[in-house]
Amino acid sequence: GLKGVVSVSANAGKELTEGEEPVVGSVDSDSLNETPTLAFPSLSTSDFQFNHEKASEIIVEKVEEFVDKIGNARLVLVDMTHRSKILSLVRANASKKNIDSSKFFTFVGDITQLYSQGGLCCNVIANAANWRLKPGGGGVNAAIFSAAGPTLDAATKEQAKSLRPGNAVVVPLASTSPLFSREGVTHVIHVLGPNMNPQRPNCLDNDYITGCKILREAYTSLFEGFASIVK
Ligand code: AR6
Repeated sequence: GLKGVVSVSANAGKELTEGEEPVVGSVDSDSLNETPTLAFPSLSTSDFQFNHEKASEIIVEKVEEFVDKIGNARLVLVDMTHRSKILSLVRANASKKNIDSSKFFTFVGDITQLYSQGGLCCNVIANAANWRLKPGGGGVNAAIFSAAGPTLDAATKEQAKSLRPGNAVVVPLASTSPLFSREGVTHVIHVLGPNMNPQRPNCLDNDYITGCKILREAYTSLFEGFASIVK
């Protein structure tokens, strides 16, 4: 039996008792019909070293602007850990505004396992991409390309070869991708945020006038891309 066995992947960290089935497999049709939901990471705030306070204000400003334009659809800011500084800052800033908490909230989890690990069904996820739209590297980009499998790279190339900072590209996922079959994700939106890391291309050298403008454009492109799928 499964007694005493701590299983891997979809049940990581959860002990299964005898008779209990591991929670794996595909998303049922009921959950696929649920409220359209975009899960997105905080753009530029890790590898790209963008200031967290400034980024949190821009996230809340852009969410406030779009949340009423997308009908019943939801926006969910995701990060890996409960200690995430950007999640706390965004929650603090959002609480001062009149934002419907059922249409915008934060969520702790791996963006590639929101349904299987967290029970949160998101039909669209955003990626903090690089300008070449290349798989690998680090951060959320590497996680999404790896979880989606090779079909994401091919589908991405059909839509665009590169991205300019502030821009986004919507990529439909093949139904054979594990992100689709396991997590219920039908689209990935790649977004390129502003870069403040001197080790990465197009570094803005601490120019936060330009940086904030590009970060606003990036969230606008992302939310407009999501709105185009929802409609
Ligand atoms: N699930 C949810 N959130 C995540 C995950 C994950 N699996 N992984 C990271 N985050 P980053 P950037 C959060 O560095 O700053 C890449 O190498 C992370 O904690 O992924 O825009 C690209 O190729 C942070 O809050 O993106 C680019 O070259 C957020 O995702 C460059 O990094 C963004 O962190 C982009 O840098």
